[in-house]
Amino acid sequence: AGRAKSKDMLMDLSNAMKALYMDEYRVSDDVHARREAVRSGIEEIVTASAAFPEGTRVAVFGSSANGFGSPSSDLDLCLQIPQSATDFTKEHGVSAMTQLAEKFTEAGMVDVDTVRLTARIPIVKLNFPYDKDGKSILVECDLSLQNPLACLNTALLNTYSKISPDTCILASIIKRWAKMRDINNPAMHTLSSYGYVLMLLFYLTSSEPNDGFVVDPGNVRGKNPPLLVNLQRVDPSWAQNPVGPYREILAKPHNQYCIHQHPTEPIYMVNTYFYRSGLEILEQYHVNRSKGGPCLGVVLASFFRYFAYEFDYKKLVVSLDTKHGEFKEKETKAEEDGWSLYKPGLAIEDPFEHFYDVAHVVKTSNFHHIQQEFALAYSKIASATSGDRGFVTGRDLI
Ligand code: 3AT
Ligand code: MG
Repeated sequence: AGRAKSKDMLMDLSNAMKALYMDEYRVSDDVHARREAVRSGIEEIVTASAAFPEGTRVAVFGSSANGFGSPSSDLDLCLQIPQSATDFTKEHGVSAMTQLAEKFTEAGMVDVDTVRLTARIPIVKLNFPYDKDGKSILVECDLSLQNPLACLNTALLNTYSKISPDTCILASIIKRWAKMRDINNPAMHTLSSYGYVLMLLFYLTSSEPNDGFVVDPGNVRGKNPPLLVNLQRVDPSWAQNPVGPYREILAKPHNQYCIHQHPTEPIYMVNTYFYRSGLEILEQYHVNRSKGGPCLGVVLASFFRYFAYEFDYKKLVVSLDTKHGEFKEKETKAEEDGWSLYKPGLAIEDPFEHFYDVAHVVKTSNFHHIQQEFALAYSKIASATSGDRGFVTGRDLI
């Protein structure tokens, strides 16, 4: 009887998660239109300024475009300098952005901030006053210089969000939880939203939780098809055989992308392959997988439990660059990347820039704290579903 009750509670939790998502995370057409108006308003000011090469565009990336945002997400924008402007260096970019900041202030933008112009990727922050029904709403924007990989990883995340509504719900709840628990602030040496989303994608593409929240090692790694397909591992010919079982490739097709942030910086190559055609087949796969699989509440609880107690942080890297059922070890990775040392704590490999640790900003003491927060979140769900208190809402988690 206890087990049946706990199952009911987990279904309640799943429903509460869906309701919270529908209430707070669905982005309306109005908000989309507002964001587009802000983007083009900023692009107009950029185009009017003679400081940038002709053809410079402003593109949206991050949670406003990756499908894991909410109506209140900030607007991450980047200046795309045309490839042909080979003599436009990073120094030119910074000086052009300094002039641009003045233009922004003249045009009525609020709190234009140039403090982060000295960062690896120079950024100007501003609030754009958007007029809605006679009232001015301030839209918070980060405008960065030339950020091609961010646009690519946004496209990758956006494809995940399109093929799997469950992933959107889980990511929104986890991001909300991390913000409320104050462990989502890279400036304070905790983990970025991007980092939490990558942990979730890693978990969903490699694990199979069961009803008891336990990730059963005998039954899991590689035996059952993943809850979420790894888009960088889907066999490109799968779309031609939609009824067949999920097919994973052994080696990624080479789709090399040459990156240089600025002509004066070294050029490097990354493989940007991911499966992006035949998305209907992937959607169908996830509808079926979700019907036959564990409910959302179980997946959320298992996710927390996994990163509280089961993941071997000392030995392993959170990496999407593995076959289903396999892991990447820090030692092997260090050899591949030419990195000599990995921190003992959390390491997250960027899906494209394999040599880049998305968690590098996280201090060791904060890592321990984050791990405790995973454990606390898990124990809240576990005790609510086994005790007398019963009903858990998405809000109770935090
Ligand atoms: P919020 O909803 O704003 O909290 P977000 O999805 O906008 O979440 P971030 O603010 O963490 O996420 O980052 C914005 C985008 O910048 C997401 C990703 O495309 C890029 N990005 C962030 N951190 C990194 C990183 N360490 N390496 C590469 N790209 C990154
Ligand atoms: Mg953002």
